[in-house]
Amino acid sequence: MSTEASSGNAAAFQRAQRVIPGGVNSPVRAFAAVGGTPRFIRRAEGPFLWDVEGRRYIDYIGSWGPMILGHGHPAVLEAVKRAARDGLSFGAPTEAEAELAEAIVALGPSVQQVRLVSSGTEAAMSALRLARGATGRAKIIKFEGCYHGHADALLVKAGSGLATFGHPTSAGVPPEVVQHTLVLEYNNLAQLDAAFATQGAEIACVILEPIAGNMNFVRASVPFVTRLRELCTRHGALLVFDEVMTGFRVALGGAQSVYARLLPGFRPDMSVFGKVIGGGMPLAAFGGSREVMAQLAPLGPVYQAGTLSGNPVATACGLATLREIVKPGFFEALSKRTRQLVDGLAAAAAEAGVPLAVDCEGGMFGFFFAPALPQNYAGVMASDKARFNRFFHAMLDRGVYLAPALYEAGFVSATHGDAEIAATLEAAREAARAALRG
Ligand code: HOZ
Repeated sequence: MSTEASSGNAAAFQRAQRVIPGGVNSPVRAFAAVGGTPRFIRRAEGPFLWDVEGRRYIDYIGSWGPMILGHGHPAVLEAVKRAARDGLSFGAPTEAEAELAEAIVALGPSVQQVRLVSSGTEAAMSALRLARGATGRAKIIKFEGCYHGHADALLVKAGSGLATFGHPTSAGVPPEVVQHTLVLEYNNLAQLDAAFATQGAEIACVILEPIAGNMNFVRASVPFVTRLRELCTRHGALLVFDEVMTGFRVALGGAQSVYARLLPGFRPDMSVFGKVIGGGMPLAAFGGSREVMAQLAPLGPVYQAGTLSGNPVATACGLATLREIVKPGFFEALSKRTRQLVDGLAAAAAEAGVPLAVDCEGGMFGFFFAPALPQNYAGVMASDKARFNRFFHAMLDRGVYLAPALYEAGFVSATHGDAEIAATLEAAREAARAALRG
């Protein structure tokens, strides 16, 4: 008798595994960290996903961040349909690309020009090349647990999917390729001081996720950001904020605007964006001052290109999304909703007598089965993984779709209303009672 499932998620997974490595096109989707069968999704609407078995889930992944308006927002769908009718790809410039670039530039003083690309990986990789080209230096600093896509030079002690598989650094990245990558502990001022004291004149840039979303949700401390800014300025290195997750998600102006509220006048030298600016289509961007961006081809000597860069359908989708999130009150409502969620999760855990530390900013959140919020990757790794995994499955069984690994942030959309938050918290109370005690 065949042991193969004939339908549903298990069958879909078996089928996919025959022709796709691990059955998935991005590792974290395989549920390797939490065990069990990944849900194969058939459709989505508002805050909900439906799997191939017809089960409905409240979605707190939101395609890992882009779906800030919820799934299938009518204005976004209309813009995509209209753009698709006009042509799927031209390989030539369009007015809409300038309009999207204007919308990105309008939202922060640090970005005077942007280049559009197709993925966060491509944006971070290009920003790195540009930083090296603009400074004429080779070394870069990144932080343990920060993920900046999978370009070789950045794939060292990264979080996200790599953490899931216990290989913080990928195979296939020769030591010579990462010899210029210095990896320091997140939020560690002493290590930062030491690196600049010994190698400051060789450092092209420091890249970080200002609120790290690839080791769950860990904020850079204000003293850390202050010191980063001082050291980069003093030594002529560029400070690169990777805002692929946080851009247009934690606030309209991204994490840099959150830090600028606390540190008046603060700005990074370059920024990397993705996710929300594509509204669910493959689109990302990197930007900075006019002077730095002028180093890019065709103006300058740093080469960077892409057949699908500024793709008209992706651009229309991103523009339609940004038009919605700039509306008055959007972020206030989203932040309130997200705060309601994390406070409710903390209360549910407290009722079950389990320590849970929570945090959120705008529409992005994290929670740790730990007595206090971690400050770095080691702290994240010390949180209770077994408890997270039990809670994850208990929530999934109750129709709540959280990220299938404790190393990932969560996302709330504008369509998560009172009813969805209440249902999630009811599930959390039950899950905490059933799966967390002991
Ligand atoms: N790198 C993403 C999580 N931080 C996963 C993307 C995906 O699987 O879609």
